[in-house]
Amino acid sequence: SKAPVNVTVTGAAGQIGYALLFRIASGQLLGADTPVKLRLLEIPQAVKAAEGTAMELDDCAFPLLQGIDIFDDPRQAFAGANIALLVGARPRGPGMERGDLLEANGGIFKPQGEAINAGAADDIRVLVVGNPANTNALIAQSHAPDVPAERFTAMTRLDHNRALTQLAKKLDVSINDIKKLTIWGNHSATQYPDLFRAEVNGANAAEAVNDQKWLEDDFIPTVAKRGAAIIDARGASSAASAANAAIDHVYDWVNGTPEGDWTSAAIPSDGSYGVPEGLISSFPVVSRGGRWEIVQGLEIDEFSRGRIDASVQELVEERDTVKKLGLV
Ligand code: NAX
Repeated sequence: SKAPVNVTVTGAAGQIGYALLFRIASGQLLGADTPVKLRLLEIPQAVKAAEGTAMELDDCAFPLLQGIDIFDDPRQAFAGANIALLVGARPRGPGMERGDLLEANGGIFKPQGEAINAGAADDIRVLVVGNPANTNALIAQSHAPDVPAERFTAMTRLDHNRALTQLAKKLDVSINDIKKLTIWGNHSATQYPDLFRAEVNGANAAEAVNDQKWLEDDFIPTVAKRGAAIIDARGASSAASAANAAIDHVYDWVNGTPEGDWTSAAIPSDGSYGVPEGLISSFPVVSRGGRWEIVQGLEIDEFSRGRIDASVQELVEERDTVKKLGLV
């Protein structure tokens, strides 16, 4: 039988953690034939709550779950990790500027990057969910010089999935009819969900929609501001859908994406599509042989160019801020 895979989850006692851990333990992260060991990282005040979640995991008697360990020390939590889901982050408090937020998160993602560098397994794959996800991933990566840079990624799969459903509803088609949708740029309000390269039953999606006003005034803002709409409706931020997207991202990274389609993930830029090298930006990606590859050779129309550049510019500014703070 297969050796268990060590999955480290930070922020394990939080709401995304609660939605995520049961799905990992049931086999949805890595597949139904892969046993897992969970390594949960929390801050000391939340360790007891994480222990409560671990009790419930025990009570599920998942056949694939071969152990749960709980830590408040990143060095221990990432020791031997094959997969790391960095969910815990510092939320924006009242009166906090973007620089303050980046600095506060630097205090979390720098030591976590160092701990990954020190003790994670050679095949470590990192997905950052905690916001500001792209730049948190950049901070962690820059403190893990011995880990290949491409192993650090940030999540835009929730945005991707949100965009799929908005388009499916607009055209009254099924999710399965839609291919090649892309989220470009930052996981923030500047992100660009791109229909111009997407296909609906083989036809161009933007042409099938044929409504630039809907695209600009409805589709793009609905996808980009969906997080706020969920908070408004639910009284709490997206949790199960975020966990679902994290599962999708890692499953595809490990197992590959289907032929004839692509997905979206924020991965280190190699300079493709004019995105400065090294920025962790969302691209159209496929997964082959356990690695993300940026889909090459797409023609970018003028409207899309402007939207992509604006979101990438925000990432450049975030990087410059954390550079000034000495965090990268
Ligand atoms: P919660 O506040 O419910 O949980 C966060 C947990 O992280 C808490 O239990 C906290 O104790 C823990 N934590 C804080 N600092 C830590 C540290 N240094 N080490 C380990 N654990 C630590 O937030 P939740 O709703 O679970 O959201 C988690 C993060 O996901 C937030 O940053 C949120 O903004 C982000 N999101 C990202 C999304 C994306 O698409 N990339 C979408 C959903 C979500 O908004």
